[in-house]
Amino acid sequence: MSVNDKQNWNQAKDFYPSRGGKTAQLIHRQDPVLYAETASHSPIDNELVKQYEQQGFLVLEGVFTEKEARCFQQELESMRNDDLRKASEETITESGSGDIRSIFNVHQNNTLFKKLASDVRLAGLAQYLLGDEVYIHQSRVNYKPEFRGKEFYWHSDFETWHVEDGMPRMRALSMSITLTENYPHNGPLMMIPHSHQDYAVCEGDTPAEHYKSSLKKQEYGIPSDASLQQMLEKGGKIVVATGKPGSVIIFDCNVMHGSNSNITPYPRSNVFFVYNALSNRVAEPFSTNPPRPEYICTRQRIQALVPQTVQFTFDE
Ligand code: 6CS
Ligand code: FE
Repeated sequence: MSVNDKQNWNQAKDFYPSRGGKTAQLIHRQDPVLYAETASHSPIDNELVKQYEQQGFLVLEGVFTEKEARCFQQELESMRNDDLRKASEETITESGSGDIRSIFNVHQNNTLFKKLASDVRLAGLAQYLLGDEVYIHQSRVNYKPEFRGKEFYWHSDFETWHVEDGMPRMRALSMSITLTENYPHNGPLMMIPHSHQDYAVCEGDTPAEHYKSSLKKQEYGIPSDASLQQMLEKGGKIVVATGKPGSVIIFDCNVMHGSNSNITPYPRSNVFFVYNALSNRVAEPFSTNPPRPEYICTRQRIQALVPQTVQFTFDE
């Protein structure tokens, strides 16, 4: 096998080309949304599974108890006040205020969130929806702090994970657990229903070490205005995901979403776990850039989760 053949053999087919001189347009999704085995038993109501498949996301209220949510908030604050953690490359600060914007890799670097990532209420549901064993592709706490929390512009997570991390197909989903109340006014997740069925090809190239800027403010790998408008025409509206602490927002890897800045006195803090099917493990990035660091994209430490029945105790 010549070198050239080997390279072709290694280079997985790019089903979702984007950036690198491509023209902004919508192309149809080439993958199922729901991979659940028909015989397998859904851990949530079948009507909710249908809603997830059709609109691309779901908000489940009260998945965790108020006591458990208070546990998560306690952890949130102790992480926020940990100077060592603030200095870590895994912590992203807001460009203006210097407040903590996100802390990545919490499924590895925090005991409580490591436990939460395997909680059967999350990992068990992810296994069902993705029809496979799952591993954590990425985890993060997004603080969206009070008064000066900055926005996350419209994007499809999958477009970034495909181009910059080499995620081959659309067989991954995010679970965002609300740690503080997500109100309509403090920068909650906004999603366009049905947008997961179209892939928004983005223009522009991927700058070197793009993650050093994109996690603060994403300017590449975002859809054109025309693509956004087309998706909105198809979806008909923008849905705002609100919920009390302990709710879970589940969204397909390709749903078009974003969130506004937060100028209220109420932080909008959520923890995100990205579950990827083991059969969809990341390959080489489809951009020409080197792979992103392990704390943003699990590559070296891919390990199937074993869903656990977990209780979180809050020390009064
Ligand atoms: O680059 C990423 O992987 C991250 N960027 C955004 C805006 N959402 C997904 C993910 O956290
Ligand atoms: Fe995102």
